[in-house]
Order: sequence, then C-alpha cells, then structure tokens
Amino acid sequence: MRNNPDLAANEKDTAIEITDIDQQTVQLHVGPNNISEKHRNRSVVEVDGADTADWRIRIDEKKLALLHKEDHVTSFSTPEKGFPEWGRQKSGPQSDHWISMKHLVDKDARIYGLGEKTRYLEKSNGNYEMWNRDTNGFYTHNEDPLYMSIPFYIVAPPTNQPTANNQYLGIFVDQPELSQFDVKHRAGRDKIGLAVASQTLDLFVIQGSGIRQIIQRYTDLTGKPFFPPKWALGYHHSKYGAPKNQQEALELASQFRNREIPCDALYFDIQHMEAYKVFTWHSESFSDPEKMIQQLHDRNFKTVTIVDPGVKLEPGYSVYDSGSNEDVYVKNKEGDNFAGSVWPGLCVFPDFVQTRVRDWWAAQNKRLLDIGIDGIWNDMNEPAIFFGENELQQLVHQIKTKVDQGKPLDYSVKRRLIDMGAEASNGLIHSTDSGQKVSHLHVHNTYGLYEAQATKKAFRDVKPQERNFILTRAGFSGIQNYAATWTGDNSSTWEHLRLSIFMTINLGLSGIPFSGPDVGGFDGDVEPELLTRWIQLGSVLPFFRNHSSIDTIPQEPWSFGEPYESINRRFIQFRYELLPYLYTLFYQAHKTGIPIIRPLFMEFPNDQQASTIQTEFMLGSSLLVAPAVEREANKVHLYLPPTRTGNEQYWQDWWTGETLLSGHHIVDAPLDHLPLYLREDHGVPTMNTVLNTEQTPSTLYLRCNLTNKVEVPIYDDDGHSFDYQQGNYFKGNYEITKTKDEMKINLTTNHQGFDPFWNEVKLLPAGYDVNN
Ligand code: MIG
Repeated sequence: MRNNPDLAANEKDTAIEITDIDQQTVQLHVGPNNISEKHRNRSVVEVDGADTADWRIRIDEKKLALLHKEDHVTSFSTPEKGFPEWGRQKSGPQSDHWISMKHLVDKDARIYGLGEKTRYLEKSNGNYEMWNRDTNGFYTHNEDPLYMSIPFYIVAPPTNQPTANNQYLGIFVDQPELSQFDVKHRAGRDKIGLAVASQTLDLFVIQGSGIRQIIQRYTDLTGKPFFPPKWALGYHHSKYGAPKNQQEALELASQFRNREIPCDALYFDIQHMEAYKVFTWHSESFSDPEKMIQQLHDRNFKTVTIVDPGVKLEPGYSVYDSGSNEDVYVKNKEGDNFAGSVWPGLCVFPDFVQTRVRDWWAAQNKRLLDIGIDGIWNDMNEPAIFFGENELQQLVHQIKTKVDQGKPLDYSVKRRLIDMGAEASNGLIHSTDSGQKVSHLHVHNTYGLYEAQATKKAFRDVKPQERNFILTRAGFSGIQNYAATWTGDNSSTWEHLRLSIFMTINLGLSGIPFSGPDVGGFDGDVEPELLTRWIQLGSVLPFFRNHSSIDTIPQEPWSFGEPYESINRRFIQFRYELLPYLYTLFYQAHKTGIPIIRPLFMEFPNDQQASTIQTEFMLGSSLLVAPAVEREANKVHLYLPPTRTGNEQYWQDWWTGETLLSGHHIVDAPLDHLPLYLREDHGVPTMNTVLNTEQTPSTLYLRCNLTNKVEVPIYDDDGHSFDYQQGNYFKGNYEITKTKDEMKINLTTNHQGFDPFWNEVKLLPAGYDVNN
C-alpha cells in the first residue's frame, strides 16, 4: 500500500511517500510530484506492498522520522536538491540532477556492506562512490570507486552501549545511477550522507535484530545467491597471457596432476582469441579448442573463458555482422552505433538493457558452450573503454596541429587519453524494451548485471539441466543471483592480502557470498612467502582462484620450489577436505543469503572485542580463521570470543586438538601453518582430499569440539544439476553427544531424496590427518 501522507512536502514540489512492504521492511520514495515514471533498475525481484498501514513517516522541522507501529525506527534529514556540500565526485559524468538526504545514526554505530569497497572492514569515516569503474590494472588500498556498485549498507548498533536497543538496520538505495555514500565523515560523525544523480531517491529500510535478518531480507528483495556446481568450489588456476596455446594448457593440466596438486578449473584469458575478437579462438595457438576441452575434461578439468562485452567493429566478422543486422549496439548522441576502443581496437557494445539484445548475446555465447566450455568469465563490463572514437579523432587533430606548429607534446596528451577512457561511456544512449531512450547514467552500474542475465540465459538454453558458473567483474545489487565475483586487479602485496579479507567479508555482508581475490595478487611479482600465505587464506575463502597479470613472474603453486610447493599443496588439499562443510554453507547461502565467511561480530554480536577484530573471521559458524597477514609473521595475535552469552568457552586448535580458553593469545604461525580453531560444541564435516571434485571418497568425517552436544548440518546432491530443485538432495543433521564413557552419533534426516557421497561416517579425532 502506498501511503501518501499529509506531511509530504518540505519543498513544495517534492513528494515523499512510503510503501509498506512488511513488518521488517518499508520503501521510501522521494522525488518531484510530477515524476510518475522513471527507468528503474530491475534488481528488486519482489516488492509486494502489504495492505497494512504499520509504517508511518513524521516530518518535523528538517527531520523525517520513520515509525513502525508508533515505534521510532530511524530518521533522515529531509531531502535536498543539488550536489550536497559533503559530496566528493570522483568519477562518472556530470549530472544536472542530484537529490540527497542524510541518514541520522548513532555516532558509535558501525557501518558495513557497500559491496566491493577498499579501506577497512568497518566503513566509517569514508566517502564511497557508486560508479562501476575499471582501475586500469591495479588499485590502491583506499581507491574508490571500483568495478562493482552495491548501494546497500548495514548499521550495527554500538557495542559500547549494551543496554541500547539491539536494532540493526539495512539501507538499500534502489537507484542504479551514480551515487555517493558519505559514511560518518564529511556529513558528520552521526550521519551517513546519501546522494543520487537522479531526480528521485528510492530506498528500502530494513530493520532487524541481527545481521542475518537484515541480509536475508535484502536478498529477498534483490535475489538469492545462485547455487554453483561443486567444481566451482575447487581450486581454480588462471593467468593473463597463459596458457598461450593448447599445448601449454594440456601441460599445465599435467603439472597439476603429476604434482598431485588438486585443481578443478583452468581459465583462458584474452590471449585465446583471434585479435581479441570475442567468441573466436586464435587460429594457430588454439586451432582445435573443442579437442583441447575434451582432453581437459578427460582429466577432470573444467574450462572457463573470458568474454569481454566489446565487439570488434569489423565488417565480415560474423559476431559484428550479426549484431549489426539485428541492431543491438549502444548508440551515441547522434543515434549512430557508439564506437570505442578496447583490446581489439574499435568496438561496439551490446545494449544489454533490451531483452532481445540479451537473447542475441546468449546466442553468441553458445559458440563457447557448444564446444564444451564450462564457465564464462565476464570482464571489462563496467563497461571499461579505453577511449571513444570521436574524442580520439579530436585529440589526434590537436596533436597534429601542435606538431605542425612545432609545439612540444607534453604529459597533458597522455593525461587526456586516460581521462577520455573514463569519459567514453558518458554520452551513450540505451533503449528499453518499449523503445524508450535512456541515458547511460541510468544504466552504467547495471550494465554488467544485464550482461550476466544474458549469459545465464545462454547456459539455460544450451544446458538446461546443468547449474552454471559465471564470474563477473562488474555488477549491481542482484548480481548474486547470477554470478560470482572477484575483486579485480589487486596487487601482490601484504597490504592487498589483508584488504582481500575485508573486501570478501563486506561483499558477503552485501548479499554476495561467492567472491574472493586474485590469490597471489594480480599486479606485480609475488614473493614466495606471500603466495603461500595467500593460498592458505584462499583455501578458506568462498572463491579460490590464483590469477596474475601478464608479464609477472609465474605464481603456480610449484613456482618457488620447496618448501613452498609442499605447503601450497597441503592447503589446496585442505580446501578439498573441507568440501562437505563448504558445500553445505553454499547451499545455506543460496537459500538464505547468509554469507559463507563472516566477521566475528556476526557470530558473536554482543562481544565488544569481537567487533574490533579485522583480520580474523569465521568460516560458517564453526571455524575461526586467524590468518598470518604479515611478512615473516611466525606468530599471530589471536582473539577467541566467549560464548554468545558472554561465558568462557573452549576453542580447539584444528590441527593439534589443543584447547584454548576464550580470550587473547599469541600463537605460533610458522609458514606451514594456518591458525584455525573449532568453536566449542560445534563441528565440521570433512572428507579425504581428492584431486578434483569429480572424485568422491566414501567416508564422511565429523570433526567436533564436543563438551555437551554438537550438531553438524549437512547437505549433498549430485553437485552439478538442477535436480535438487525436484527434491533430489540429502539434508540431515548429525547430533553428537557424550555420556560418561561413550560418544553417540545420531542422524536426523530432514530430506532423503539423494544418496549422499559417503557410505560411512566417522568421528575425526583432533590431530588426525585424514590423508595418512
Ligand atoms: O585490461 O583480460 O581484471 O583479470 O586478466 C585488462 C586481461 C583486462 C582485466 C581483468 C584481469 C584480466 C585482464 N583484464
């Protein structure tokens, strides 16, 4: 129900309305009275206004208070037009319209989410912009914006006021346009400035008693995370520029198998194409890709190819011709196909906003899927454009004039070229399905999301029974329903190893559980020690892919010899031992949106110290990870939280079984060690390691830290098809209890529609190495 209150306007032409969604959720609309329609992002999948009138707004002076059943929930300052005084535009086009509000929060509130953002785990004291942006090969630890825009944040109550009401809030600014989030910074310590380059500001306010509830509701609105096939949870290997040809791909595969380092997928970066023409293969280096893929499949390797959105402008190139005939490309102001330069030279860009264009793109993707490609990696879909054709011609003209006049060429020419790249997409024009023209400003941040929709359709068309794997760089709220993401072009530095923890955690808190960094770092040469530490960390992150830039030294798990190779192998094996646990967590994430890795304060919300810990995290609710994040760190500081109710508890060292009491510790972390602790009365299902997810052991191990009772939930299915949606899955709960001198395992089966991989279950004693 839409509730258009008397208190509507503080400026005569501005209307404020609310739509009751449910107890937890209300939608707020701010905008000029006369705007009835706008181009909305389509990320919201479910907005049924309920027919209740529980939510109200009250406006007094310059404050807009939201009430639920007379209880005050949160307040905003009344909306203002124009670019806000606290704003700081870093990228994106100039806009004639801005609308802003300030969200009033406790000065000690903690702010999380905002998707793929740098800096620290907690987001206060920063200004964040939403404008999908390629950073040209690397980014710094405080760079902003990056590739993906998730205009959603969580307000967690201050932990220093245990008596304060334990209210959590989620704010989703449902606008795809360029926007700004000033978190307790220039807008004031007790405010979050929200500004959108738009005439309207639509947002959802979600209230809840914990982070879980907030994320569940946010992912009800924007879509639940897709459920990947099992192989996507394995170790993946990638490098820009390698393998250079079919032969090298097969050799790489042999290396993994001969060295007994588990691996599930190999990636083919842009070198696989002919002149970077999307959906082609290099005629000499990859002359028979279908055969190569078959040979890799025979050895249980899955294959993933990169797909860039730019289509080389080259009459005679079938993809280009087909798109021209069907008129699928984005237009410039003059109404012609926009041409901008990327890897192949001048390119045109599909207008993914239109359904018929997405269908066309899906049909193009079939060229890869038909020959057996298993996963699609969407890069450069911000979209990243090096420069536009018209601007380049102007620049060339300027340069020529300077040269003719005998004037020197200086740095400004180079600078101009870089700026041109950022500006290239600004004037583009898209069309909607109904033929309405829309400026790129409204589409930019959703371009990658629309592309992912098209790619998903390709999979559905070619392999309707099979689950799929799409990896995307750019995205917007809702992307979790289609694709996994990686954090782009990071660097091979310790700082970026730490950053990768914060970024992956915050992506999870932003509804995107399936993400991870380029393990080992993309830009720059990795040090052997850093690679090993990153592999240890990666083994417990949701997406585990080693990737690096062209011309950097090789960072294969064996590149630095011993002792590194053995340690790297051990942790990649460990990843596979954890699969039963990870798979169950992925299933839960798919059903609920709950992240796979979690900040400590999510599991221990009332513990003030937990809220200050940055580099430790929980994998699921049972395992605490305290990775070494510094060079030559032979020890790490470890904080083990007390129980949820604040009582002491015993944690168990995963590797030795030694028990440690909650509190602060300094523990050993030599290079071959990842500090890992099992929570009291919690357990983790594991299995023997395998070389890839096609292999299945027959024993399920339950590793428990048992005092009174442990419950280990477990899920399994065929690992690759959609049959689970027809009930072909197994879901159960192992309950382990201890009496005086015996342990009892009891299985409660919640759903028995599939024979799970194991035919025996064993308790795994601490310190027992399942591989020996
Ligand atoms: O302009 O395809 O982030 O992962 O290796 C660089 C080459 C294009 C950027 C991606 C990176 C990928 C690289 N790409």
